[in-house]
Amino acid sequence: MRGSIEKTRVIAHVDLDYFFAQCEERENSAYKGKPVVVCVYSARGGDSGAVSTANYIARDFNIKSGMPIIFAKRLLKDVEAVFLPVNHGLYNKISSEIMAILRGYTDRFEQESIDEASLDITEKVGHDFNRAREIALRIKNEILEKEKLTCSVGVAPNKLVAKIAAGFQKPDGLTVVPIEEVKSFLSLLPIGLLYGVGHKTERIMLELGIKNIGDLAQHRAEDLVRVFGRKLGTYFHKAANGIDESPVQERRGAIQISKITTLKKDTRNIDEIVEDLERLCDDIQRRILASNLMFHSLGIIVVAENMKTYSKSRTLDSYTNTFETLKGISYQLLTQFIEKSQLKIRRIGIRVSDLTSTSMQRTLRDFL
Ligand code: DCP
Ligand code: CA
Ligand code: CA
Repeated sequence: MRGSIEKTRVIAHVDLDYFFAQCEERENSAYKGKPVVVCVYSARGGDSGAVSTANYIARDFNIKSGMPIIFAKRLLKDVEAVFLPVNHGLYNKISSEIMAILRGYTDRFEQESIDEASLDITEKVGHDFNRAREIALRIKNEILEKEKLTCSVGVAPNKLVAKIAAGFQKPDGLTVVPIEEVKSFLSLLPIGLLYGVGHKTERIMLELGIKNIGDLAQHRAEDLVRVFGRKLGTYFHKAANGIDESPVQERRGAIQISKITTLKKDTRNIDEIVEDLERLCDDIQRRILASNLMFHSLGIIVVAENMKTYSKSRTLDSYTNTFETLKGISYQLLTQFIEKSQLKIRRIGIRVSDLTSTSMQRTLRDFL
């Protein structure tokens, strides 16, 4: 045992509390003490759209992320509540400042979404979880003093358990799970808290008599592989036993989303392309919204009549996910191409990159 303690990694996972709503509270003291609901209003107008997040006062009224705004208004009809549209510019700015603070604590840093990051502090604390607790408190204090925001921190031997620990006592929480306590910490938690267990998997697990992570840990890997397939079965077995070897590593611009289409006929008349362009923008926007993403760079891909491919891109001042930006900038880039080149266009595509997540950026693939 001694050997494993000496070798253990120490990972801190930091997640801001009710992030978008807390940013809004910070900017306007009149909101303090009231339910605050941040909303993504849809283009249809009125109250159509969904709740992005809400402060904990609103959560006491059962307000949840993703709920239709109309439901939320109904739940809060008897109290003085604050409903606000999302202000991504503000959240991005605050997020960057917080990430800069966190980077100051370690070279081994991984931002996992707009409001969370993992820090490998193994060397800084010499494998010592007591020292890690002190670092975590310093992080919480620094964010509170400099940014006037609370966060929750989990400290554990790996990213998987650190993230679960960060969510264990929210808001303003700190949960330290040293290596020898990992299994007992996980054992009583409901199975739904394990990353990768969605509603469907949860139902299958409940049918198998698996209620909490401890029940899952008791199942043999072979049996889980039989039910869930090799990759997922192996992952569940390891995860339930608190095993996650994935390193904390910087991830930048690794992912991009693109879509390309062939025009009905080769042309260099922008009016004949604009409809396809809009359809591409619509498709891309649907995909980024569905994945809770925002983009920082946007480009067009042009395949000309000579079958050569050209691309042009632009980096924006801040992250966004709006249709107007997609359309406006791709239209400008396309106009520039047509002005410069004599060639007719055969295929046109759009690519967004340097993506960030409004929620959790890790995908299950990271663990498999
Ligand atoms: N978000 C969103 N839609 C979702 C989930 C999240 O728009 N379905 C946005 C709003 C959140 C932010 O992402 O403020 C971070 O998401 P979290 O899941 O970390 O949730 P919160 O920070 O709001 O709350 P918590 O205190 O539970 O972390
Ligand atoms: Ca959060
Ligand atoms: Ca988060």
